[in-house]
Amino acid sequence: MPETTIAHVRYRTVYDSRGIETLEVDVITEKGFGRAAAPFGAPGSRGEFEAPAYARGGLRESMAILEKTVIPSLIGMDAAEQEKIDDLLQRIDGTPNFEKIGGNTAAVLSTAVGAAAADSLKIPLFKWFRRDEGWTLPYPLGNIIGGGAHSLGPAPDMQEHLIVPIGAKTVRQAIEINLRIHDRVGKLLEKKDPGFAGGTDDENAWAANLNDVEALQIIKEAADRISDEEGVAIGMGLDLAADRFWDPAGGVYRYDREGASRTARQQLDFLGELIVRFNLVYVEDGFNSNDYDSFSLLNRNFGDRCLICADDVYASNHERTKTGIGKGSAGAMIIKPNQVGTITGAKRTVSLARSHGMKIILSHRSGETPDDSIAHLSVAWNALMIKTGVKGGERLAKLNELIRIEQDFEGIRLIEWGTASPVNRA
Ligand code: 2PG
Ligand code: MG
Repeated sequence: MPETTIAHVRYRTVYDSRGIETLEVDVITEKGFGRAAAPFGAPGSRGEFEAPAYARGGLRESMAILEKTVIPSLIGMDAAEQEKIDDLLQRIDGTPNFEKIGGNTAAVLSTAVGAAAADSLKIPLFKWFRRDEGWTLPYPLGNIIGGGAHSLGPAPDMQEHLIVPIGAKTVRQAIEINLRIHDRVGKLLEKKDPGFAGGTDDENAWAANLNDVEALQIIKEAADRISDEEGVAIGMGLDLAADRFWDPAGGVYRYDREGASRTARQQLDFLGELIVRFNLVYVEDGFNSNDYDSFSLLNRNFGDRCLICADDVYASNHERTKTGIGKGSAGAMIIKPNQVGTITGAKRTVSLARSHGMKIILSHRSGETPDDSIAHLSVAWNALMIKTGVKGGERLAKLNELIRIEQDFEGIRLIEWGTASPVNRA
């Protein structure tokens, strides 16, 4: 029997960083062990088009399906046959988007199977996810000030105000710079906002009573200073998660904290102004997930200086990515394995995006666990960035794994940032 034959699969619920029950799976082979735990997007931030996390009846129903149908079919299969196993999961589910068993259920199984195969063969997970050489380390895209669905109380309307040290030489240096900026912004907030008491949001970004422009100004002040001290260029970015504040009935984006509303056209102008004023290198989900055309306009106007990134709008989904590519809607896309359900499904979307020159960003979810598989996927799939927050054990679990890979494998270096190339612009 090969050492990668699946002998047992165990599952349980554990608690994620929000203290919410989530699914964890262990795959045990003849010679190895793989474990994965599911992350979870915030209600109001999870994409409309991503696979539902669990079966219609919730986590318990997914667990019943696991017990009755999925696990018995996996026993005796070869964990090294990732595609075959992912295909089986897809067939057991029987829907195109894992509506029956849930994207989280599929993703933890698929990931734990990969981890068990790698462990059985005694090779690092990133080398298993991509067998031929050419691995690279991603830039950490760090969340500094939060808002939107990730925070409580008065906070910016946009979900994430981000930084990325594009001039860093090593992943460790980039991670350290993000940590320094996070600290520095905390001190500035203490000085500028009498109500600030050091609160943070779901991803450990600062929760502050600011509008989006004020948040960007404070981050810029901190980033400029650290950039001078370190001699490293630092870029800024945004994830608007614009679905949350899009009002379809009114046809406007409602900025409640700012006290403004913007039509799609005004949103386009506003984002253009922010890109120029703050020299943004990254704008994610600037429009609601049905408005490919506004994405395309933004990408056409600014794609040569700023990565226009698709998260909720493409939802890691092959078909939606294909539609977006046809319209030139984005130069980069977020990949979250649990949006699509399997490693093979995510890889298919990555290949499609990359073949059109798009940049890949592997991403955490706002509810996380110490599972570090996305760090390995980012190395295997040459992601330009990994979006996984700056602080907190569940965020640093991924970043620390990148530090280990950088130390242990001399030839594996930070991917080249280059210029934000004008890719995929129709
Ligand atoms: C996002 C993610 C992660 P969530 O919108 O990019 O930051 O949020 O996991 O809540 O969908
Ligand atoms: Mg997003």
